Amino acid sequence: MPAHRRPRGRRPLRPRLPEEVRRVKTLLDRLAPHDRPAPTAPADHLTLRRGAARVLLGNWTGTSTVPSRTLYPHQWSWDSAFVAIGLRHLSVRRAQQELESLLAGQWADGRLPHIVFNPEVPYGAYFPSPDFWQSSRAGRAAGAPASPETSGIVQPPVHALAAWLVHRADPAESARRGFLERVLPRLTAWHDYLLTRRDLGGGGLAAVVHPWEPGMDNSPAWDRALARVEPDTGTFRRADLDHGDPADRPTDLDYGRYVRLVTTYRAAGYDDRATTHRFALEDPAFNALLITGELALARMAGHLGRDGARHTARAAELTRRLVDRLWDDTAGVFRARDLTDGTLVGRRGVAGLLPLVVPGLPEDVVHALTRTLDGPHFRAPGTGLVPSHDLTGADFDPHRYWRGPAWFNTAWLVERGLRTHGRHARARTLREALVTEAGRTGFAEYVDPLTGEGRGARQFSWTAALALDLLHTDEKEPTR
Ligand code: 2M8
Repeated sequence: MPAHRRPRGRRPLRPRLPEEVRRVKTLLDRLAPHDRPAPTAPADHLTLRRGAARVLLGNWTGTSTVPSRTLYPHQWSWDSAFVAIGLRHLSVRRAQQELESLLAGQWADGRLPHIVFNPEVPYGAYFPSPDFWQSSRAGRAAGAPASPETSGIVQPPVHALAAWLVHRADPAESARRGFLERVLPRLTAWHDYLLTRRDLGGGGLAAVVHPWEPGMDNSPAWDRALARVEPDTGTFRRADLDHGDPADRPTDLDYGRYVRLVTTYRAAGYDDRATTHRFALEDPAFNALLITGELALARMAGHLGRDGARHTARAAELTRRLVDRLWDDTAGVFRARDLTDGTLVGRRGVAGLLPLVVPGLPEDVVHALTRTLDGPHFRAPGTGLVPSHDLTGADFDPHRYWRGPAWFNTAWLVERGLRTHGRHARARTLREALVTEAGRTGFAEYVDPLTGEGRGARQFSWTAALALDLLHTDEKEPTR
């Protein structure tokens, strides 16, 4: 069937209800024994755990988890990694399946696409849909699979860390099912792609080529680079506005530019060597996550009795380059580097704090980052989470996507970073805020940092998954 034609006669997105209800009930029942709150845990933690579990079970499609039943009806790459981290507390098998169904969309050049499309979902439910990306046709030479249909761009590499945490949740089950043996080569190929084809600046860091790739879609950090892109006008219909408030979502002009970047990449067969990327930046969060991913690969290799030294060495080298190329000592924050003109982007965003997750960061850098976290740029009145953008910046917007709102995945990463560097008291306050605000907002997609109001989608998968993770894990658990 041609890729642009919608499959006919497919089942609707929601699984048949009685069967799903039965599965959810079984999983919730199974959750009960070891889900009993510790003697000192607040009573409402059990309610929170059950609420979070219900979100994850309700967003499960049978092979993976949608970020939101309404706004995002397919499988997203870094969402799935965060989801697996939470899902491991409900069902290790499901958590493995979550990651492996994403890996089924991997391309032969190693790239892990940012969306793996569910063929049962009508094209009109999300834009850009498979007929726009045309992966199996336009991406064939670059190694796109014949099926499933996917996008052609990527998202931050959280997957190796997720796979390692899923393994650790039940090493015996992982060994029985050969989980690490299967995922290690695929995750290695994924990182190899980023470190070769995507080293566009020649500085040893991976570059992103679309604002959707760092996952923080319309952060003000991209404005200057995006302004160079001629927008595509009028040839597409946005589906996000059917569900999201236009005041929260990116503008039509932004979308026109997002579309143009994809059509240019697609016309070059999604081949990084053949494309002249009009948008190419080294993002600190993306590269920091790659470092933690390399360290996870080293641990996986070690666990399988293989030599992980290559990954440990790569993590050390990447850490050195991250600091050399992206650290701004005066501002006390990491910045993105725009590869078109070689400049550092003059904006402070939460992406600049996320390198806290890197264990090998110099202590003076850690110290400066923790000061910035608690300084005027990121200490918000309405939330204990971390705003996505500088509160004092002229382009700060408390509602609009990634231009100010506080997100739960970035808070989870900052919490982990604080623990990594022994800042346990500060980590604890962030941990408590994450869990409380997730429950209070009905597992909202994000939070207004000035008022604390939940916004965006509700029953959002990574919010539930990461709250569940913090409710289940010991705050003293080592992160290394
Ligand atoms: C948002 O991004 C998608 C495009 O990938 C969108 O706005 O349509 C971002 O928040 C991204 O980080 C996230 O992975 C995705 C699904 O939750 O939604």
